[in-house]
Amino acid sequence: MSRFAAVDLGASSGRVMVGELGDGLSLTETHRFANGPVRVHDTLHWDILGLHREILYGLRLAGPARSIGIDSWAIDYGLIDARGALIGNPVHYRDARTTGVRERVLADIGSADMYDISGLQFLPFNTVYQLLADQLADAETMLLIPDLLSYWLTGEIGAELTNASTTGLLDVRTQNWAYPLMDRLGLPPGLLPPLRVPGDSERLRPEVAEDIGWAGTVTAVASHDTASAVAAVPTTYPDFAYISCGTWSLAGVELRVPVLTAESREAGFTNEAGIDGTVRYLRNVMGLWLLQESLRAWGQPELGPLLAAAAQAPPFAALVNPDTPIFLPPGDMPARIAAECRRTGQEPPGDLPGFVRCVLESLALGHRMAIRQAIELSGQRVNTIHLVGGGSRNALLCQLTADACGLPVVAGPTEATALGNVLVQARAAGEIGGLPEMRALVAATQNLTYYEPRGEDWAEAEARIHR
Ligand code: ADP
Ligand code: LRH
Repeated sequence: MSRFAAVDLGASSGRVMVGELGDGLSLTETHRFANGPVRVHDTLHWDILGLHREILYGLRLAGPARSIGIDSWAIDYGLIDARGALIGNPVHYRDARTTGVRERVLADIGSADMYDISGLQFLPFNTVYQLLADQLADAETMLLIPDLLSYWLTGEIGAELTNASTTGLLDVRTQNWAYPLMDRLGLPPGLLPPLRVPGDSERLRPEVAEDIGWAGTVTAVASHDTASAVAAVPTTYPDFAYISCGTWSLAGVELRVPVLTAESREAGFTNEAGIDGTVRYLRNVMGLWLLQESLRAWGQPELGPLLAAAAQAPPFAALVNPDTPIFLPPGDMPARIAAECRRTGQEPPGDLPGFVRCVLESLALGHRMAIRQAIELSGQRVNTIHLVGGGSRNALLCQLTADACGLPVVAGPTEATALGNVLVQARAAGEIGGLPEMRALVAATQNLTYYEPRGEDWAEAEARIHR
């Protein structure tokens, strides 16, 4: 039996898990901790030192493992100076400092050129726009969040490839840093550390080993959480789409070659790097952030009863486009949903279950639009949607997604990201073969729930939000 420790940091919670591979594959949570934006004056930060402390605590609880893998949300970074010290506190991607930067860059470089270089969707907070809004004077190196945290554990710097592909600064064709683009943008090319690929490993620093009570190594995994989640999709067939559903819903298909057409660019699709040269062709849908922020505004009522009441609430009473930019920052989400309903000539929901129903139907519509467009733009055949992540525990959302997309949904595993993290480590240790074998093991060992579409026609619902 081999044990691997997975550190998985989502935007709403972080966890340290232990995966054990032997006859099967099991996953145990050793430590879970809250995560989220911390506002200081006008800036939204991550509590990066708090996360580091929780990781150390979780690794101590986990006990000795063959190696440690770290993944987190993408795009955000810390800057370190010439002495290796962190400059400032990493800023949250929902912060407003990038307002207008994307538009300026796209006007200067041209959106066709930008897309042709990186293949990345133009999210307003892509690393490239954040760097242009940042103070870089004393910065020697930019480290993406999992790379920063593993630097603190090992003392080694690098940029893991799957996460580097979310910066807007990686050449989608060569999978190397796009230095000419850095140059055109006036960004110092030396900021970008050497790339590393899943499987590379480094030893823990002695004082870290002392802190956690055991010595070991950190193995680079698919450090973008979505890449780890997609690696653990429990499929034994190639004709699938996926929705990695947590704070965000990342909805799309897996390809061998990127799609870089004007249609794809205009539809907001991204070509992020998966493991083994795969392309994660997907679109960001606003995700359960809409629900998380609503619950926060309501003082965190219990979710179970609310979902049960939402299941009984009248269908299609109010629908919003979940990707409306006003929903991106933190704040009073129900008020924004109500305002968006009014703006689009609809009566806002009258009670909490009505709001939850509106959020989940709107999100299912977001899933429908992204999956249908991914299929159309890529030509990929799809007969099943795998919905993984925390959202797979939401039966109403899974059923609505099956109905909206007109495809069966296989829900689970909830902790696909941590499983992908463990499996990439296990592969590096020679304990398992390639992607198909990893996925087959997840399919054979994890709890999955099946939802069949109930034959409803969601075309009218979609037309409503386009109007
Ligand atoms: P992230 O990795 O982005 O932090 P997760 O994959 O952990 O997100 O998913 C978190 C979301 O999962 C929560 O916002 C919540 O909506 C959903 N979720 C978690 N547990 C449950 C549950 N028991 N029932 C329904 N939904 C749940
Ligand atoms: C999901 C995720 C997503 C990114 C977003 C910033 O956690 O990594 O893939 O677009 O966070």
